[in-house]
Formats: sequence, structure tokens, C-alpha cells
Amino acid sequence: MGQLLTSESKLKEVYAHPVGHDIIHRVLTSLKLKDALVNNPIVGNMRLQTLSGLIKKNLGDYGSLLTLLNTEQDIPASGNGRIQEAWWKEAVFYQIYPRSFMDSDGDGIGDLQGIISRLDDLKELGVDVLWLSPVYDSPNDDNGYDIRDYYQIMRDFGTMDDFDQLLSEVHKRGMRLIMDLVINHTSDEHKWFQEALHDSDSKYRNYYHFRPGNGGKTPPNNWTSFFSGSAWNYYKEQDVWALHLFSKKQMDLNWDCKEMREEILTMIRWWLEKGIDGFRMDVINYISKVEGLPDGNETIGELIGYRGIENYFYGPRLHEYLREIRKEAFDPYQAYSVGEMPGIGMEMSKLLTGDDRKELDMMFSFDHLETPGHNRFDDYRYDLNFLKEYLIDYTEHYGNHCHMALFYNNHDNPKFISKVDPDGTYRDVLAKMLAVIQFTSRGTPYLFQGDEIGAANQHFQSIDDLRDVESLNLYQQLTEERKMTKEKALETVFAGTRDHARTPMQWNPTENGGFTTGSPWISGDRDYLVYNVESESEDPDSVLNFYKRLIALRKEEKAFAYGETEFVKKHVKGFFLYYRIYHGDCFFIECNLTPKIKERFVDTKKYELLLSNYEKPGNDMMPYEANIYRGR
Ligand code: ISL
Repeated sequence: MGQLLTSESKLKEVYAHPVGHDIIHRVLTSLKLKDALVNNPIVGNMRLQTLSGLIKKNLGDYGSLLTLLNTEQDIPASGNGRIQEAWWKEAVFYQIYPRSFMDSDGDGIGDLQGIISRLDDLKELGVDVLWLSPVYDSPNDDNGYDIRDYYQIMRDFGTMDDFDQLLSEVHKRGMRLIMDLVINHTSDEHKWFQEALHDSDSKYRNYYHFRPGNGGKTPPNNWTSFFSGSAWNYYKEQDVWALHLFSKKQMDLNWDCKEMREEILTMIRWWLEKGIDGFRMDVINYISKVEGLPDGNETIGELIGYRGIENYFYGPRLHEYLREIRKEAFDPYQAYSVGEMPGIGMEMSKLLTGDDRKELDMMFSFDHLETPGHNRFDDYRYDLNFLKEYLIDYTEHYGNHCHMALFYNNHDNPKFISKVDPDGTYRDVLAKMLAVIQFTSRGTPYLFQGDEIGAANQHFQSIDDLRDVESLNLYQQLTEERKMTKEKALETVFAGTRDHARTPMQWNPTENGGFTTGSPWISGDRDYLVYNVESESEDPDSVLNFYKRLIALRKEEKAFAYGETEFVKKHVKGFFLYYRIYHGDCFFIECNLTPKIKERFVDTKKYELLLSNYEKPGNDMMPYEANIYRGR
């Protein structure tokens, strides 16, 4: 890349750097400003030093940021060139949260036999690949994202025989299965951690981030955990600290330890040897930490909400470790990989997923899940114009060597549809319109269980309704440390709790939505009486049947996976209009992003209507109307 960036560098020079680009883009977006501002000569020519003086906000020592930038010397390849075809660019993925999907034995917890019993439903929907949230042995402090034994199945979910049966049943139906790979941390009950903690001479000490105790006075650095409080546990008996970015029982692994990496690679190969088709990699961008684990910048910590993040969200050896995993474990099995990467922007993503880079196949970015200035725990109305801008930006700039993951929901977020339309007035049409956008944009669609029936947020009543460690810790922090009233704290927690996504899947209108014959580990409200797979299967106008038609259409036409996209009137707010063009085939998609009736923009009378979320498009566009046509 050449020249190193210093405090003398100009803003436009920083913006030209992939990491600089993504950081500036993030800051500008959060201030509701456009990147074009950097093209303004006065702004673009401003030196970093001047800028930090001007905003009169003590940026503190931004040396760590410059180091972060200067560690990345590569630039993304140009996005031109032919798009390479791949099965995963054409596939429909479906995420299963096993604990809440289907219970086969009445203990109130979903399990592997439950999943097997529902495979035909998924096949009929048109799903090609299942992604299972973790099913490994775990004490469940974070519902399986705290793994105690990578080689065992969680007892609640069944046995390894059940797993083998699941895998073979999936393959029998011509589908694929990918597993969750949680290798940034293990449970504190993992035998490596236990040995490391109890024997300071054990080789496992170096598998984690241990630091001397000083009698427990001050943690080794100021980093905060994503689940509230300091990122360090103090172990009194051993007089030692250990790092955990997530819960107190999720201990971060030390990826600079070669022996630890070897063990992880062996484990990955063991699963691939069984025949699974790949992995979704949990917070994989956090694995490499800056040497010495230096303190986090206070200002960045305040802005982002978590202190220390600049020291690990794009660590110095991240590329090296990803390449090692790919070469040593994935490639020999042609395994597929999608990385969960909070905080990674588009240019950095190109360096992590470009098909020339030999790192990952795809990544999940979360930048579209909240509109600028909001976070997950804010109670607000999501403006779909932001989603449109985000998709246009990726479609126009991600290039042909990267492929986008298209999703609205997962197990870590309240329902997207409820952010847009909190009282559910337009629930069905909106669910269908979002589906149209997801399945006709360029990228690979990922459904989360329940998307296909239009699942919405729950009406939780009390803190006892929740189970998630993040929500419970936050509630405690808000009421005890920040002295918020219980009502206010509950409002905040309910707005963002991950438990909206974790209540039982709704299969039929019987008690507990047919999820269990027992008492479910977490309860939803009585929404299952109307929104459930069985009832929706029988209703031709249901969200579920709409999804089936839409998925079938996407599979018939390669244009949706590979076609070029031509946006129409892209600066007109409230509309999302585009053509998808591929080898002479052309499709037109029109969406009204608002709950208002709007005059139609493009004359579509000459086109052939393929799918609509209203009976028949009229002269005006109805609230959240979405149509797919063939023609031009
Ligand atoms: O919920 C968040 C923190 O406030 C998200 O940032 C989330 O934790 C982040 O996306 C990482 O998620 C993944 O790793 C976590 C686990 O709790 C999540 O369920 C998982 O998806 C730790 O393993």
C-alpha cells in the first residue's frame, strides 16, 4: 500500500485506506452524513491532527487507530471481472436455533430428533442449507455459545447418533448442513480452561489470556465485556485474571498459541470428516488481539459502547489465522464458510471474503439492522429508506468477487418486521415485501426460523419471562448501577432482548404452538394461534405460501443470484425500484417502502406480473406493496 498514515495525513488519504474508509463511513453514517463529504476539498484535505483539535473532543491517544490502519497494507482487488458461480451463491440458507425449534421428547427443550421430524417442512419451503446454532456440549450460560466439549452433543439435544442421523437425513433430501463454530472462546468448564486455571505450569495456561492477579485490585486492562462490566474475571484462589469478551463463563482463547490452534484445526477436520458441509464462524473477526492487550481508547469506547474493541475487531494476525484455517482444514474438504463479523465494513470485508483472498466465503455484517443513531435497545421505528441505501451501496460497490449475505433476523436480534411496524398493522404485507427484497437482491438469502411465517416480537411482561444472559445482566446493570427505575429498565431490555428471537417456533395452533408437549424452557405469547406453519400452509394468501412461491421463482431464475442490478429513481425516497438482468432475461421489482398509498412511478402495464403481495397492482401503490415482473 505504500505510505504509512500519521497524524499529518489528510482525511482523504485515510478514506482511501480500506480500514480508514470503513471507520470514516461508520462515523459519518452515525452522524447522518454522507461519505461524499470527504470529497469536499476542505474536509478531504484536513489533517487528522487538525480534525482532532476541531471537534474539541479528546480523541485521546489515537495512535492505536493509526497502528490499526497501518497494519493493513493490502487493498481490495477491483470488483470487476466475471462473477464466479458457486452453489452457495444460489442456495437458500435457513438458521435453526435448536433449543427453540422442535421438541421431540416433551422436556420443553428443542432437540435433534425434533429437527429431523421437521426436515420435510424445510425441504418443501425450498431450503437448501441448514445452519445449526451450537449443539455441542455446553453448560448453557449463553445457550451453547459457551462450549465445554467440541466433540460431544449437548445432552438436552440428544446424542452423537442423533446427530449422525440428522446429517444423513439432511443429505438424503439433497440439502446441506453447516454447524456453528465458536472458537473465539470456550466455556470456563472446558477441560483446557479448568487445567489452565488450576495448574499454572500447565501448557493450557497459554491457550487463554491469563494475567497476574495483584491481589485482584485492578483488571489488567480497561476492556469491557459485551455482556456488561469488565472483560476480566478475577480468580481469587489462584490470584489470576482471565479475559472474557462475552459472559463470565466464555473465556477468550489465545490464538497466538500455535498448539491451541492445532487442536482447533484437528477438531474442525473431525467434524468435516463426518461429512458436514461447512461452518458459520462465531465472532471470528475477534480472534486476533493486539499483542500486550493494551488499554482501549476511552473515546472510541464511549462512541461504540464497548471499550477495547479497536484492539481485536480486526486484529493484526486475523488474515493469517483465517488463511491457516482455510488451508489446513476447510479446503481439503471443500467446506463452506461464513463469518460472523460485528463491526466489519464493506472494504475490510473485501479483504476477508474476496474470492482471491483465500480466507472466508462470505460474512455477516450487521450495519443494516439499526438506522443511524440507534442501537438495538432503542425503542424506535426503523425507516426502510436506510435499508434501501445500504443495499444499493453494497450492490454497487461490493463487486463481483464478494457475495453478500442477505438477512433480517437471527438469534441475536428482535424481529426486524417489528422494528419497522411495531404494532403489526401491516404485518403480512410487510413480511412479504421484505422477503421480496431479500430474495431478489444480489446476494445469498439467510432465513431465520419463523421468518417464513412472519414471526414478530413477543409481548414480554416481566423480567422473569426472559432467559438471555445478556438481557439479565443488562437489567441488573441498569437497575443497580445506573439506578434506573424497574419500568424504564424493562422498557429498554424488552426493546432489544435477543429472546424475541428465541421463543418456540410456532408449528400449529395447539398449546405452545406445537413446539412441545411439556413446559417450554422459554414461553412466547399466544401469537401461535394465528401465525403458525400448519394454519398458514392451508391459507393460499399466507406469508408462508408467499415465501414458497418466491423461493421457487428465485430458483428458476439465475438472474436473482447473478444478474446485474439496475436501480431506477434511486434517490426518490419511499420507493425501491430495480431491474435484475441476466443473459437477456429481465425482471423488474417495485416496492413501496412506506405505509402510505403512493402514485406509481414506472408504467408496469406492459410487464408480466410474476408475484405480488396484493391481489392485483392497481393504479396506485398500496402500503408496503411489492411486485415482481418479467419484462422491460
Ligand atoms: O448481542 C450482541 C452483543 O450486544 C451482539 O453483538 C452479539 O453478541 C455478537 O453479534 C456476537 O454474537 C455471537 O457471539 C456471542 C453469542 O452470544 C451470540 O449468540 C453469537 O451470535 C458469543 O458467542
